[in-house]
This record gives sequence, C-alpha cells and structure tokens, in this order.
Amino acid sequence: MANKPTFPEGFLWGGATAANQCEGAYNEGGRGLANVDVVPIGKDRFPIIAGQMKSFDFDNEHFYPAKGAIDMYHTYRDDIALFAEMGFKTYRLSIAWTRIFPKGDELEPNEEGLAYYEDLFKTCQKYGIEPLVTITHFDCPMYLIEEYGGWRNRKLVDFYERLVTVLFTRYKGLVKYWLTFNEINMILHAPFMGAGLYFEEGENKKQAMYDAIHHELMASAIATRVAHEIDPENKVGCMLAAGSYYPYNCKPEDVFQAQTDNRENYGFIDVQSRGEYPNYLLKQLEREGVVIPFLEGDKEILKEHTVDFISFSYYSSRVSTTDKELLDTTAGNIFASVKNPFLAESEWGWQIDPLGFRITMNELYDRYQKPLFVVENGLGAVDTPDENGYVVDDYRIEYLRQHIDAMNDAINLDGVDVMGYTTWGCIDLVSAGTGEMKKRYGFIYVDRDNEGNGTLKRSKKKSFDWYKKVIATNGADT
Ligand code: BGP
Repeated sequence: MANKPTFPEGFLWGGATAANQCEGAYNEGGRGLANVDVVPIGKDRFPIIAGQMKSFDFDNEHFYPAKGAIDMYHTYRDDIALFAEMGFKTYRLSIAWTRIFPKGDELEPNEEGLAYYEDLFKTCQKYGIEPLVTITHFDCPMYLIEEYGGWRNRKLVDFYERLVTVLFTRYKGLVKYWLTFNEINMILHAPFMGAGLYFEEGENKKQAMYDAIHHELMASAIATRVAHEIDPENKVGCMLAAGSYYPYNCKPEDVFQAQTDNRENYGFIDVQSRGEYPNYLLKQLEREGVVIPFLEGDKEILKEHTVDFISFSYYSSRVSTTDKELLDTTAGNIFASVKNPFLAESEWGWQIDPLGFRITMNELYDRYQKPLFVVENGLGAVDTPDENGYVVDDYRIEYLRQHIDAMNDAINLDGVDVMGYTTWGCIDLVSAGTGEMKKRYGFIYVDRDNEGNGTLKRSKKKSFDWYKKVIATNGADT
C-alpha cells in the first residue's frame, strides 16, 4: 500500500486491556469481589449485565471467565515486554478497584494492590511506555453494590474520591494519563457493568439510572479536580462508546431520530467536557419525570473541572430510524441499530465502517474542540492457529489498516487533533459482551478456550509484525 503522510510527532501508539478481562487472580493479593467477577458466560450473561436479574450467584454452577481470564496478574512483565517489542508508546490498562479497596468503603487502601500496579507502571517505564489508566472499567466492588446499591447511592462519589486520591498520590510521576469511567454512556445499556445497578421489582429504572449517571459525572469532575491538584501534569479524559448514528434514509423523521440517538451519547460528554447538562437532555428528563439529584455546589464543580481530552472507543457506526420493525440489536454491539446494507460485518454481526470512524472523529472534534484519544478499536474474530501455532490474521490486519488510514485522513486531511490510538485487546482476552475467549482481538494469541482450558502460552500472530511496522513508520506504512 502506498505510503500515507505520517502521524504527528509523539503520537501515542499502543494497545488496551481492562483488569477484569485479563488479570484473573480474582481472589489473590487481598482483592475483593467485583461486579465483573460474577457475570457468567452463557444465557444469563446479558440479563445480568442489563440489571434485569440479580447477579450474585457465584456458586460455580456457571463458568465465570473473569476469575482466571488470561492470568495477566502473574504474566504482566512478559506481556509488557512483548508490547515493547511491537514498539508501543502507550499501554492502556485499568485498575481493579477491589485490589486497592477490597470492599470499597474502607479508610485505608490495600498495600498489596497498590504495590502490584506500582510494579506494573515501573515495568512500563523501563520500556518508555506511557501508561494510560482507566480508573473504572465496568468495575464496582460487590460490597458497594450489596450494601449501598451501587452508583445510585451518592456515597459512592466519596468512595471514588478516596480511591482516586490514593491513586494520584501513589502514582505521581509514573502515570500522567487517566480516564475516569470506561464507556460512561454504557450505563444506559449495561447498568450492572456500568454502575453496579440491578433493578428491584417495580423500581423506576430510568430514575435509578440517572441517579447513577449524575453520581458518576460528579465523581469524574471531582477526580479531574483532584488529579490537577495533586499533579498539574496530569491529563484526565472522559471515555465514550462512540459511533455516529446515520439516518436510515433522508426522511426528516429518520434524520431527527439520528440526531436524538447521537445526543443520547453526547449528553454525557457535554457534561464532562462543557461542564453542564445540555438543554435537550434537561428537557427530555423533565418530560420523563426524571429528577437529577443535584446537591448544592454540584453545578459549580461540573463547570470548573472539565476534562482535558476526549477519549472514545469506536467499532462501528450505527443507523437510526423511526421504523421500529427495522431495529436489530445485533447490528451495533449492544446498541440498538438498523443493519446498514452498505457495510460488511464481523462474525459477531458488528458492522465495519472505517469512513464512519473518520466521520465520528470529525463530529467529536467539531463539537468539543479538545484533543481526541482513540482508546479502543479492533476486530473480534475467531483465530485458528496453524500446525505451528501461528495465526495468519489477515482479516484483522485489513480491518486495522482501513481504520488507521481513516484516522490518518481525519488528522492530515481534516485537521482533527488526535493524541493517540490504542487497539482493543492487544493481547487476546475475555470478551466483555459475551464472556468468550474465542472472540479475539489480539496481536498476541493466548492458548485458552471458552471453558477455561489451555496452557495460557502466548504466541505472536501475523498482525504482531504488521503493527510493529505501522508504529515504526509512524502510521505511514500500513
Ligand atoms: C467495549 C469495552 C471493552 C471491550 C470491547 C469489545 O465496549 O470497553 O471492555 O470488551 O467493547 O467488546 P466485546 O468484548 O464484547 O467484543
């Protein structure tokens, strides 16, 4: 492929993981139990994620993939060495809250958990890899869910403040880039994962969700304040599950529906980046009888402590229509979307739209005028190793090439300011949506199957050397 212009100097190339999807060792190092531990693989998974079913059924009757995951808790030094070999400039990972505060409401943190991440960050530092740390990636202590009801309770804002104060203090000088909540808009679709919510019979779900949303938004603003106070070098980002909605056709009703669907997501970032709830959201909540649980001083905190940059995941664009019969939830992750007849799709039905990536970046940059950081993008696919254990993943290379080229266009043709790019699941890990191991994203193959069998051996796929070349040429040679 002909060379493209290079990416900006210092562009942060790398990969991303999340604690519960890779660490395993769920009961080691003094760690407490979290919501993500108790989500099994199989038919109960989605109702639990959606908060429709009480989750805590940790009886071994089901298989809980997060318990062991890919055991990265023990292998991180070797895994980070492989990332360094690819030339990573950054590595996005998340903190397991329950390693730091096992129950969540303690006054003193767990030293073993703090020491664990300190060594991990020092390992990154040794290779000149800048850590990008998600403070909460679908992660809430079970104790806070059972005793306090999860994020619907304002007390979680205080516990979160205690957590981030400990993190920013302890890791000052080791970590500079922080994300407050992974895919914050996912609360609306996956409230148990997003906010530790499961709904009681007859509960007003929408109200509970907006209680939790407001508390997370407050926690995010407070974290931004504390991060800047402790170290003015800290940069804090929000994180959106992005992907622009297209109208299904040019019927004005569909165009309006697309605008409404886009705003459902942008509403979160409007608060985190512009510092106030947008009018369209206030009006909508008023119509629905939902009250935002503002306390005195909240509005000022939101206004004064907006994020430094906008991070997001992008897997696909989405399609909106007013014709409910066309809606098909498989077409756009767990977001309801109409299948787009112009796009191909992955084995899991996620539609592939590199130009949509450029469109989404332009939309976000137009709207917020802050640097963007692409912190998830990639293709979940079944990989079949050959007789030598080698995976020829040309399909993944093709997906990433198209998306990196689209990002190149957004930067070099449209002038969008992008700080970095981390592919999702740079090493194979457990799928958040399905709990499967066989839905793989990595450059590094991990020998483990859906039932938890396998040697956990790591091997480089074809895409490993390809991505190494992309980084070495700063994105020019894809
Ligand atoms: C995002 C999550 C990740 C990740 C990714 C891929 O929503 O932030 O945790 O897993 O999607 O989704 P899946 O694992 O379902 O393929």
